[in-house]
Amino acid sequence: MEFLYTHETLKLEFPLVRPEEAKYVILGVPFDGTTSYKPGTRFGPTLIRQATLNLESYILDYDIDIAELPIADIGDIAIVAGDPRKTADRVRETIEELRRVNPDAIPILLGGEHSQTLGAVEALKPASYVVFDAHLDLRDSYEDNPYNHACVARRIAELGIREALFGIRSGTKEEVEFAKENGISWVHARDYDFDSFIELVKPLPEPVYLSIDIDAFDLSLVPSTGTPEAGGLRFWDVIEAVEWLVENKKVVGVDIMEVGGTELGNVTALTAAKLLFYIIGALAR
Ligand SMILES: [Mn+2]
Repeated sequence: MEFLYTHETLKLEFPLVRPEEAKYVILGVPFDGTTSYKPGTRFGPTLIRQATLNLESYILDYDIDIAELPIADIGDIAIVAGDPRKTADRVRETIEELRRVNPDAIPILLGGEHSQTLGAVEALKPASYVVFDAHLDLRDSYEDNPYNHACVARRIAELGIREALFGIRSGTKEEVEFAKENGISWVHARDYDFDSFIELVKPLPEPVYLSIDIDAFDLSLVPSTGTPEAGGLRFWDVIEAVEWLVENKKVVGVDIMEVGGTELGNVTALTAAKLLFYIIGALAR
């Protein structure tokens, strides 16, 4: 099938299937229109796909070869430069289009700014939003734009979706108050452990959307991201949480956002590519 807003790009090198037959559908969102500090997330989708070339598709600890799974890659969204809302509309419409032909497919977004998660959530209408992020992203508006990346968790909360945030180490007093008033629970990166994840996620209603802002990880793993923050999570801590989540909750969509840089094979893209393989492997287990 053809999608209205996607265009051809570098694809995963696996034997890919058509979106109609896929269980996992990769979609790139190369948007960095509101990045505040370190631009380059527009290259995220391409950098992640390119970094996968370096990885074995066989996942040792799962005994799964993800190259044998029904994966489609529908390319990248044709973005509307400088307009996060219009670009997110295209993300939403593309996922709606996909769901019409294949309602069971799990879209996996590669970004690109975190602002674009809103479009996926609008299309998939999850009951809960589980996110790994350095930042609360609960601002009402940032740089005069309510669709700025720093506002995405707020916009999603306003849809009546329950939220749990992990790896947080940056936010404003107002954001913390908004979280408290609206029953949004979050765990500081310093306090994060597996038990804290289970405690907050277990009671959440299904289905769940999982968003991983790459800046949740420790800076050493992800130096090239839009708003880097020291003091983040370890790789296996996040994988362990992902494994529990996909095993215990119905997950309808996933994203890996804010991957930046310009250099092929950069550390951030390698972290994101490994994460992508583990997410697909965990979903298929
Ligand atoms: Mn974020």
